Amino acid sequence: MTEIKRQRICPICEAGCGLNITTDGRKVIEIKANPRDVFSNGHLCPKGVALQELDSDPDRLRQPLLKRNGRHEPVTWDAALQHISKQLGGIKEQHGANAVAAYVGNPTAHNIGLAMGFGAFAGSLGSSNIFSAGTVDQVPKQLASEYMFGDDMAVPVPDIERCDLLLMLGANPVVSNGSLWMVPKFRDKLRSMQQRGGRLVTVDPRQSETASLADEHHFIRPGTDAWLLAALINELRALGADGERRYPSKNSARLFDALSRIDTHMAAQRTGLAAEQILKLAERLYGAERAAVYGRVGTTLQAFGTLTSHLVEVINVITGNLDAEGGAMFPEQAFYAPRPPKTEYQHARYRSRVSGYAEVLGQMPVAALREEIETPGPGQIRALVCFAGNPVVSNPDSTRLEGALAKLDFLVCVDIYHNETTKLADVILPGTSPFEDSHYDHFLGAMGYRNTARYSAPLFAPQQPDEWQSALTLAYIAANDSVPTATQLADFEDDHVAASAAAYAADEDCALAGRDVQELVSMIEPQQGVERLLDLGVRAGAWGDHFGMRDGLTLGKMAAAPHGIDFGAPRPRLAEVIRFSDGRIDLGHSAILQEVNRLQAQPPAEGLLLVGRRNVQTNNSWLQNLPALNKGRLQNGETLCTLDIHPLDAEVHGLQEDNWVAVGSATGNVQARVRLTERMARGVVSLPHGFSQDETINQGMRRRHPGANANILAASNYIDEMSGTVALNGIPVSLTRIE
Ligand SMILES: Nc1nc2c(c(=O)[nH]1)N[C@H]1C(S)=C(S)[C@@H](COP(=O)(O)OP(=O)(O)OC[C@H]3O[C@@H](n4cnc5c(=O)[nH]c(N)nc54)[C@H](O)[C@@H]3O)O[C@H]1N2
Ligand SMILES: Nc1nc2c(c(=O)[nH]1)N[C@H]1C(S)=C(S)[C@@H](COP(=O)(O)OP(=O)(O)OC[C@H]3O[C@@H](n4cnc5c(=O)[nH]c(N)nc54)[C@H](O)[C@@H]3O)O[C@H]1N2
Ligand code: SF4
Ligand SMILES: [Mo]
Repeated sequence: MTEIKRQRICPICEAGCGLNITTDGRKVIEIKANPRDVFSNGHLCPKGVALQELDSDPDRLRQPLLKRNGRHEPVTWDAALQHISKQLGGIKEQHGANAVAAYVGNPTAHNIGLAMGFGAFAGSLGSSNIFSAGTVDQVPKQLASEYMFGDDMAVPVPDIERCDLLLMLGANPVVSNGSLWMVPKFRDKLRSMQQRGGRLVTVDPRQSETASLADEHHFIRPGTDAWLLAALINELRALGADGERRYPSKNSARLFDALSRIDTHMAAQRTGLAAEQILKLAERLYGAERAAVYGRVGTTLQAFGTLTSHLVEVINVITGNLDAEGGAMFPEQAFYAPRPPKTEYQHARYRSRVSGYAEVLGQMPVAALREEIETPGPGQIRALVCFAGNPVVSNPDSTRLEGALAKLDFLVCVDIYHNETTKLADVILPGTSPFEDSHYDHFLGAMGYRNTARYSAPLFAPQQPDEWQSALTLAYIAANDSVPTATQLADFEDDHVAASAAAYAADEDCALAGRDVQELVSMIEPQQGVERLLDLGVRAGAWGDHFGMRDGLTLGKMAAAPHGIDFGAPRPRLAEVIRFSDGRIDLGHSAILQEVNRLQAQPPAEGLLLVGRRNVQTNNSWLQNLPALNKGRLQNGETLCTLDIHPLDAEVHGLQEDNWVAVGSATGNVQARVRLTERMARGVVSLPHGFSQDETINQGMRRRHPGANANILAASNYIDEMSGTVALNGIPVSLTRIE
């Protein structure tokens, strides 16, 4: 035996845990936390340990699959690619570029090869039908930043290590490990905050695992956070909060004027909090030396998600906590992404064909996906290339979406499993094991609780094209309608790297502005792969060597530091963040004011409302095939996919623990087992997402743990109107006991 211990970052969630992995040849022997990792300091959850099973899972795809006569058969890469090239080329030629759509899923945020490759693919495709899991997730928060700071990547995060009061709405980091906030060991950080006298206040329709550790919890009626935040802003101002004067800001007066029509009693009625509680909370925020407000999935996956996200930051501004130590800060990451010139916000530059949904962050909202496939006419989507996504389970109106995807002329999936979506594909290209790719948090690194630079090289050499190569190959196919030879692909990569270097040289804010592109390219150290782009971005970044201009970071230096490099706590940097030409924070854009009006005009949602939740043992719709994450449940007949309901609501509906219930909504029906818990607000029920009852997928273990697909209940036109993001929380439902 020749066991070797090596370090690697877990690619599953935003905790970004550093792992110590013991290997013997191609075999993983053991996975443990890496206590020396400068960012995660020894954090680990069961999913990280289960990576070993993911690597060895016999159900994980390792060969391209081609559908013939309704069955998937293994084929060579060349055969699969030739087929893709022929089909996509034909559809584009006959129906135009927009007839081919692309969808990119959540794991891309944790996979730099896939993310950069997808960028190249979308660039070559030239279709305006680009979709992502973002519009069933974080886009409202990013759009709020676009309107407020002129940069959708400027997302402030709580400076938890120096904070005295954290107000958290619609997030459960004890389970999720943070979201648009890389915060491993959240529990420990919370405990330290509490030990130095700090307080956590949670607002959630459930008393979640995080809320249970909070100093104060408030149940809220789903979808009403904007009312609460508006009232808090009014109360804070009445107390004297005028932090906006400390910042270069604009349009505050008109925002405050619009919000002033929402009084605390109205907000109390809508939200279910008492007026005195709202006032007390405002006093706490006003009195706290260093406070931060943070909202996540519960506040973005709801109607008014963008307004809510905006108001969260308004509180951070008026309390003087934005960009201040212990408040909501803008972390920095080592990788610099070039930014095109810009002076104004960018949104709604084009619209979807059928319902006129506005473009957001260069994408179409997934709310539009099904109808764009189903509605005939010029521009109809006829083919889809889906990278690391499972829209049949993660997107709204699942039953009808599945029907629409089945009707496509051509579906390609790049994925590691046969699942509810990929089973419909004409071709599936396998991704690699997480141990066969490199890792760098190119996207989420800008939202870390601390500034660090960490890189993992592949643990094992892939036995197939890595995801950067496959995506780049698809990009070549999209651009040239033919499958590249090895030389052609290498040239294509060279061109892509040169174009990227040119974008850095053209970016006036970048340290490489004006540099000679050929010189930059010749100095990039890695010879091939996505590592070239990583070296480029890291050397252009805050700590980079700026290509020979100073002694600084390179990919090589990151690779030589397997526990990561620490650059300290976030520092105030607002001036660098704001991208408007006047350098000012926009507190009251007219689009935001319109939303305030729309909020007030909206009647309250009556009846029972459904919200989501997450479990430590699952990650969206995947990982459920791994035995380590299903321990015990199978034998005990347990399920994570219960309908949680308050006992008094259960009584009203004639339901008892373990009863089966049909949950119905405007779009469909699912069945789930009832779990009674006083941790639910009255009038609210909860189902996790990511489950399905599909018995035709080739995942043995997942098939044995069926669960209700919550998104059968979600309507694709129930959205946050500003961003087009689907409101997957706050869905009106009815319950019927199943005898
Ligand atoms: N009701 C409800 N619905 C929700 C949510 C909710 O809270 N409630 N949350 C939403 C959120 S926040 C998100 S992010 C979306 C997620 O939406 P999606 O991204 O569409 O769905 P995932 O379930 O994350 O599916 C990821 C897919 O990627 C594959 N995969 C995993 N790793 C890799 C890899 O390395 N390479 C490749 N090629 N494939 C890989 C998996 O097999 C799986 O098919 O779901 C959303 N849907
Ligand atoms: N174990 C595990 N970890 C994960 C994931 C996973 O599936 N499993 N998914 C990852 C992904 S893709 C993401 S985006 C993150 C998400 O991370 P989080 O944002 O922390 O997501 P959740 O754990 O779903 O917590 C959302 C909370 O919002 C509450 N909520 C619902 N509606 C409302 C509302 O109207 N108002 C308020 N105030 N609260 C509401 C819900 O009850 C729930 O407690 O987690 C990531 N981490
Ligand atoms: S918390 Fe778990 S899944 Fe998330 S990065 Fe850490 S080990 Fe991986
Ligand atoms: Mo997400």
